[in-house]
Amino acid sequence: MLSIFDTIKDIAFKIEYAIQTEDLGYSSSENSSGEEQLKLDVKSDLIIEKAFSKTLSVKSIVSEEKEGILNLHKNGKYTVCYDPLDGSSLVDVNLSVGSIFGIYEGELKGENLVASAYIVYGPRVELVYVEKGIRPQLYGGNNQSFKRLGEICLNKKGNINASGGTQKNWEKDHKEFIDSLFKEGYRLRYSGGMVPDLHQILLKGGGLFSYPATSDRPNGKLRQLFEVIPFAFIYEQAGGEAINDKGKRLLELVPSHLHDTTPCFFGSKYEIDRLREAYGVTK
Ligand code: P6P
Repeated sequence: MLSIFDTIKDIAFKIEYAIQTEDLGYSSSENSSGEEQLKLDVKSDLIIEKAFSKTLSVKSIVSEEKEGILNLHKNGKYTVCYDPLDGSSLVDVNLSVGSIFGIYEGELKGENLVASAYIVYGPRVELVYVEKGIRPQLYGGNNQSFKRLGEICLNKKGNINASGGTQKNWEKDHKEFIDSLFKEGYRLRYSGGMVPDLHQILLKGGGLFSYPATSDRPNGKLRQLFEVIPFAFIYEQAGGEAINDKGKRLLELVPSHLHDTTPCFFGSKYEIDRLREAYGVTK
């Protein structure tokens, strides 16, 4: 596992350099979700594929930017599912973006996730890594190396409300719930980048990130294997919770297809309990 973590640290500085230097235009291709790819999406994906091709413990990789599974080392133990540059369309307005990694052993489903990590490319490069049994570990990047800054622990209740999705397409109950948090004094903190938005809640001690089912996206927008399950692990290990609109733990999800999405809610215990009440679901 250490070699995977070391590989992710190496990837961080290579993608940071690409963000600083690469052309911000669109490539002529689409990803497996039919979204137009930026040249940076393709470049970041290539950086990650090359890096893991030298990591013998990685049996295969699955990228949000590509259709299937890429087999790398037949004696490898882990499959790494990743979003190479989440929120990449925010780079051209100079907002923070990130890379997300889920490390699975065996069948690709929530309960087989053994570690996860994400990189935030912002004013500074930061990295969060977690395995079973430890709190998420925060690292700060500088001069091509990372220094451990501490561990992440969520409070029981926070005051940040990161409410995703197009509001006019929210269901009535969801809108009433989100509005009730604002009436309670919660602050809207939403950039449209999943990684910085979830990172902010983790580092500011708590709150709620929501990307619900909407009329235009009834199965949500965020991908289970590459985005949702890795962050669910980080939130639970930080003392928070992560559920879907049926009240099911996101770590219990079993995707039917590699690119399945899901409605998802990540947060401190108080906010997730309030969401359960609003959605009429029990723990
Ligand atoms: P919306 C970025 O495109 C992304 O996949 C996530 O990083 C982010 O949380 C979400 O989409 C934002 O979606 O519909 O709120 O703009």
